[in-house]
Amino acid sequence: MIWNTEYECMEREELRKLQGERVKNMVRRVYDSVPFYRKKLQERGIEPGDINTINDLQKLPFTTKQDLRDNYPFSLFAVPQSEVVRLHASSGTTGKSTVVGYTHNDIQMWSEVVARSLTMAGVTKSDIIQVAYGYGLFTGGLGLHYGAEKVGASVIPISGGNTKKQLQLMEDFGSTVIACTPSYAAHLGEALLEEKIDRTKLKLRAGVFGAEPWTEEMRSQIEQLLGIKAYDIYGLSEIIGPGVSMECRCQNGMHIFEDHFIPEIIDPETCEVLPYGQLGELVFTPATKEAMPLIRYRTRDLTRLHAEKCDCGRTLVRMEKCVGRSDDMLIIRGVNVFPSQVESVLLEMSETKPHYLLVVDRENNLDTLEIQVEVEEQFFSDEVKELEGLRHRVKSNIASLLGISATIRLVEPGTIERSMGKAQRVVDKRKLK
Ligand code: DLL
Repeated sequence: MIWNTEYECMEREELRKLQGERVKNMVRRVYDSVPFYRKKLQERGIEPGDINTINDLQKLPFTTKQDLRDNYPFSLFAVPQSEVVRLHASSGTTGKSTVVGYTHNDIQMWSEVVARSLTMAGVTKSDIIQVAYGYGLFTGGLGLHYGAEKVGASVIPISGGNTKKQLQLMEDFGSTVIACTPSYAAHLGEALLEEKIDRTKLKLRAGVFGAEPWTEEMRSQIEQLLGIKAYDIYGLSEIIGPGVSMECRCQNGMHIFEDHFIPEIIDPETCEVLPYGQLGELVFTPATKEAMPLIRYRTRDLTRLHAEKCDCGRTLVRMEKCVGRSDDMLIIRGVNVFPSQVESVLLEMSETKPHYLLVVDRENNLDTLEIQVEVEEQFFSDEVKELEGLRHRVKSNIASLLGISATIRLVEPGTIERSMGKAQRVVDKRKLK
């Protein structure tokens, strides 16, 4: 168990002091070693000596994904290449990938925050953890791997995909914990039923799921399918990878490891900093990173922060499940729609499965939305009337909760393409026109 009580239960004033020290040192470091930041700070007339406490953070400029692309591949590194021991990259949907680097100390820190995350889910050295996130340039596989080793658990580095093998090892090796994306967890759960594997033969008890947004409804479905308790883990490669925040047993939001990653919530339009409790864009300053520290990195993820002490004893701020990303938000006939809202509506209905796709298009200058969703097999053998009834119910629930009218296409189980990593939930054909 890795529970860093000193930092995780620190009084807020003391923590803010620590954060101030760390930001101050980091700003000095990037000013001296990253020309991009030196120029940016000089343009704003900021000297490292102007940053002394955490309250000064707001004086500093933001960093965006575009800045990372403009400095591709290594220009944001604050250490010589000889100090960099690992590189990761995220592919993204457009343009060049974003590259991140780690020093030896960065890898140690990352392992510690992932170990602290796993401890929140009750993982100990007695556990056998199946890491089914992709290994490679994506941070999921290796991130969870090193953290699990630090806890002392037995790691099965199976990576993503190869579903039959996943189930076989789960049974033969007696995996107690599975780590993968929530959409792949749902797929594994269904495969378990299909393969007629007796769940009582499995020792699985917990899942550590993240890397994509998922709803409470999806959590219940996965928990039922796999017979486990499902925990949410959040992170992004630009900040470190998985292990930026994680749910504890209270499951009352994800605790951010604020001793390393300093969070802020801003209004994405005005960039004004918002108080705790308000919905906005999450911004992080990873103040202790050596290879690639960033100043006020805009994540595009939308959520709220809460600072009240948690029943688990931790004082670390909690972030709510992400509503979505500001760049994932669809505007359909003027209405703002997040895929996660559609997911909530679909999965509240017991007849539908956690596999769906939103297809957005434009006909005669009017936006159209088609929602494809898989439904239980029995509906396709039942009378047509039943299927029609269900289609109407889905349509009217979507209309009343989201305020938009959508075409609903109920499809047979297995129709929607499965992803071994992050699921693709939206096809926006308007972008191609
Ligand atoms: O997805 C790191 C990760 C790996 C996190 C494994 C958790 C588990 P990226 O590929 O850089 O890094 O993608 C980061 O994924 O900005 C969010 O939009 C989304 N995301 C990550 N975790 C969650 C989560 C990894 N728990 C982007 N809930 C982030 C919602 C998440 N969205």
